[in-house]
Amino acid sequence: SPQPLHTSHGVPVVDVSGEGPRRDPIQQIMELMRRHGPVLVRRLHGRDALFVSDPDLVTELADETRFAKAVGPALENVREFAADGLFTAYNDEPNWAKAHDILMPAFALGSMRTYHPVMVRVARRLIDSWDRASREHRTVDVADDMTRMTLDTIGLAGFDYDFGSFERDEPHPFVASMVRCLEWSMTRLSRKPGEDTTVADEAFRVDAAYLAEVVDDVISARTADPGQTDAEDLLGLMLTARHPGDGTTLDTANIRNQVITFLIAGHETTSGAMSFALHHLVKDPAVLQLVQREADALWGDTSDPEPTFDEVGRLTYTRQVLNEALRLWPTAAAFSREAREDTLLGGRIPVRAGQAVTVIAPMLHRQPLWGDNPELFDPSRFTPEAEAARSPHAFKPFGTGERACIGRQFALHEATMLLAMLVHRYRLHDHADYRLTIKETLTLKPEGFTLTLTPRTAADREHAPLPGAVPTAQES
Ligand code: FDE
Repeated sequence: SPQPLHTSHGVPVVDVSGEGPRRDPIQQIMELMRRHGPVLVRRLHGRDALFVSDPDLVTELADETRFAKAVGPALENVREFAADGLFTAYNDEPNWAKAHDILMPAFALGSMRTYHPVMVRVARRLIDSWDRASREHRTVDVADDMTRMTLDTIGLAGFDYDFGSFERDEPHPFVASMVRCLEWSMTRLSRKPGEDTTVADEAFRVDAAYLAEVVDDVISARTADPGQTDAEDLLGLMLTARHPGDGTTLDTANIRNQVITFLIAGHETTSGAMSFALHHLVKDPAVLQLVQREADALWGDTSDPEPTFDEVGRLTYTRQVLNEALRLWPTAAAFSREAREDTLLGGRIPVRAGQAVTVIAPMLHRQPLWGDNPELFDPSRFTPEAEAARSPHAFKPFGTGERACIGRQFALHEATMLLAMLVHRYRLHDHADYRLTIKETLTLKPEGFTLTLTPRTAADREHAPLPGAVPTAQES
């Protein structure tokens, strides 16, 4: 295993070039940090990058007067297909502030009321599909189904466009192309100088062109329908809303970039978060019982509850479960910051103006301030009291500052509601004694995680299984 070459200003410099290409750069940095501590320089084919998970240093990096979002090397690659969309825009690119100002109202907490009925509708599609799997004694692939659900949700809620993912045996081809584009963005980072990448680059261009084609279809489906042009969803705002400052609207090229951005950002990360939450629930019967109790208290034995917007706000323990899943596995695991001026990080590490520093959230979320057993899944870390006692910079699954995640409330509302509906309806059987392996495609997801399902009965709801009890699979 790679030893530090030397230290520079007290920071270990670790050369990983000899390890060969890896498809799990985040897990590789997590290993390095476990061995060498929460600040290090990774050297790869002669390129150095500074990574940080120390909470004091992250607190400094969050100071907007000294640092700003960096479009680091990974996002530079994503820019090849998302250009100046919100996620990949440079801070000083005029279209960032313009689109941010126009689209912010669509993500205010109040706007979630508008999306709620669509979220319920798509949750029903997932439940129909899981009911069928349960009747036919088939396994379900959790990450694939969560991705179907989140893609249909952002498509319908944002753009009134139906990907119809549950009517397909394979995921919508948009998903496969998008995943390959994200993988290309990631593996491009570890290329050796001079490596021949013509084939990979050509395949990428085909996929990127297909994404653009789907997006043009989404946009023209709207513009072709005159009755729809004043809809107040994301696409409606993009097409018609005028900037409060200068009265102009977003231009066509930028709208295309925003639609790609929202389709990608709006579903990959959320489906991963749901999948990790379900993984931890099946491994932890005591916690599963508590989320089931919360759902049972709301919906009792109603076989088909119609969750209301306000009920989702009352699912506080379910929300804690999601936060705890995002602590262990923040699905957008890294974000970068750049110094506004030459500075010393932590009073000792020189960082030049414009130099990027990357925060590794899963390791920030395992630092000693999280207690003696940070690997333990424990949603009580997110009671309001525990949160109030902790620095706001200890938990960063949504990034930081003015470039933090705009879709946070959207993702949490969608995921909290669905998680509660699933645990209310099904017994979740870990039929394969699943061992967590994580697939990286810039975002993180459990790989090969399957479950079998049986319906919960009134008796199950009255006597939720005792912690540690092994569920049996013979109910009708
Ligand atoms: C954003 C975001 C972020 C930051 C990044 C940086 O800094 O670079 C993060 C970290 C995130 N995000 C995360 C997440 C998680 C989850 C679950 C999510 N996310 C979800 C979602 C949904 C939606 C719709 C979204 N999301 C969206 C978004 C956007 C648009 C952005 C950009 C913003 C600005 O302005 O920049 C983000 N997100 Fe997220």
